[in-house]
Formats: sequence, C-alpha cells, structure tokens
Amino acid sequence: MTRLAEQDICYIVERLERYDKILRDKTGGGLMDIAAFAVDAAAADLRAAKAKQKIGIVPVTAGQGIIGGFSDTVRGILAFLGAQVFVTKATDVAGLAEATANGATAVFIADDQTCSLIDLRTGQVADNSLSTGKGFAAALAMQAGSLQGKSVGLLGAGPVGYGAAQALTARGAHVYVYDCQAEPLRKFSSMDGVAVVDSAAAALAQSDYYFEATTASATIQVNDFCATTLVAAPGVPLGVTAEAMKCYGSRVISDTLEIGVATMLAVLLKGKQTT
Ligand code: PYL
Repeated sequence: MTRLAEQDICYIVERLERYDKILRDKTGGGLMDIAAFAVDAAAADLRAAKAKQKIGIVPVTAGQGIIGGFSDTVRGILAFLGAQVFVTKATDVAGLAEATANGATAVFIADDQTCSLIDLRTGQVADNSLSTGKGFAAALAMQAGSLQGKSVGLLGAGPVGYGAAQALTARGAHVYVYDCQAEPLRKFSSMDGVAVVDSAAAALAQSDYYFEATTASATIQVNDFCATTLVAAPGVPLGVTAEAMKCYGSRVISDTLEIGVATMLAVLLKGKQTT
C-alpha cells in the first residue's frame, strides 16, 4: 500500500461532483452506484441503512503519523455519499473514546499498514485495500458491460490486487496476474480463474482489459492499448503513462481514495453477509 501524501488528496473533496459525473459518463453509474454494485446491492437498497449508521473518523498518530487533510477528505467523501460522519478532535485511543461518546456506530481508522471502517455493533470490518480492489473491479465491469468470459491482466499482487482478483473472477473474468515479487503471488496460484504469469507483458498481451494495482509508474504504455482496452487503475502513483492518459484517458478509471472509501461504506451498509 502506498502511503498517500497531502498533495495526493487535497483536491478530492472540491472535485467530488465532477468526479462523480466523470464516473457516470464512463460507467453509467456514480460513486455510490459503483460501490453498491461492488457489494451486489442497489444504491437505493443501501439508503435506509445510512440513516442507522453514524461514522466517527479517528485520526491516528502511530507510525508516520497524521496525513494533512486525510481525515477531512474521508469525511468529505462519506458525506458526499450521504453518510452521517464526523472527525474526532482527539486522536488515537482518546479519539476512539470520543467517537463512541458522540454516538458513533462505526469508526474509520487508518495507520500506515491498515485502513478500516469498523461496525462497532457487529464487529464487521471493511478493509480499504480489499474494498478498493472490489470497487475498481465493479467499475471495470460496469464500464465493460460484463466481464463474463473476458480476460483481465492484473499487475500487482498486493491486497488491492487480491481483492480485485476475487471480485473479477466472481464476475466471470479470467485473470492473468503478474508481480515483480514472487511471495505475494503464492496465494493467487490456488485461485480458480487466475493464472500467474512471469512478466507484465505476458499479463497484458493475453488480456482484453487491465487492472493496475502496483506502486510503480509507467507500467501501462500507449502501445499497450488497442481499440477496446479498458483500464481500472487504483495503483498510486498512476501506472498509466501521461502519454497514454492523453490518448486513452477516457477509458481509464483511476483515483487515490474515492472508490475505495465508497466501497468500504457499501460493505458497512450491506452488513455481515458481504465480507
Ligand atoms: C488508506 C490509503 C489508501 C492508499 N493508501 C492508504 C494510506 O495512505 N494509508 C495511510 C493512512 C494514514 C492515515 C493517518 C491519519 O491521518 O490518521 N494515520
């Protein structure tokens, strides 16, 4: 997981309306529709659950500490999606106590390794990495119409890639996964519908669509695109080159936080059965 910096997120809240419209143009649905589709629900069906949840965001100082604007950006995204949400004044343990004292039914907390939205009543945990994989797979499926029988070249075998592989295969896609490290690929080798390949070129060459979940840049170049290529790219930094974005940006879905956080909310709202 790439640790986000203030400059990766400072523009998100003011551009949410515009980003939602971009997603609608690309996929036919906005942020909440994509998140709902990711958990196999309709956005309308999750609406009632929103009124029953109050989310407390607790800033965390552990490790490299607070990211300027992180908590407020998450609050902005969740509020845009219609959730009741607040940021605690206190951090860490005192922040958790403040959240519960103020009636939080769920807490959003992130350190350098883990970012979770936890339902305090059921104990259900929505993990950011898995949710990001799931959410971007849903966006790709909506953009494509269907992933049934399609091949997806997956670059990156970290937790986002793992969540993506689960969601893509559940939607009927064949996944060709590559990572420059052998260790994280181990758990993909036993997954139905997933083939581990030995180069990024091999993953892309045999695929209709691409899923970019690495922490590297320039993994997808302009000459990797053909007439029907679609790309889901949650990796930070963006793996698609600037030149390729200039030519094919309308076929790429990428963001640093929005789809992942929206999908975490959808997991929370749908409840236990979706984890
Ligand atoms: C959750 C994001 C998605 C991508 N990278 C993840 C990240 O940046 N994690 C670190 C989050 C640290 C937050 C900090 C705070 O401000 O509370 N502890």
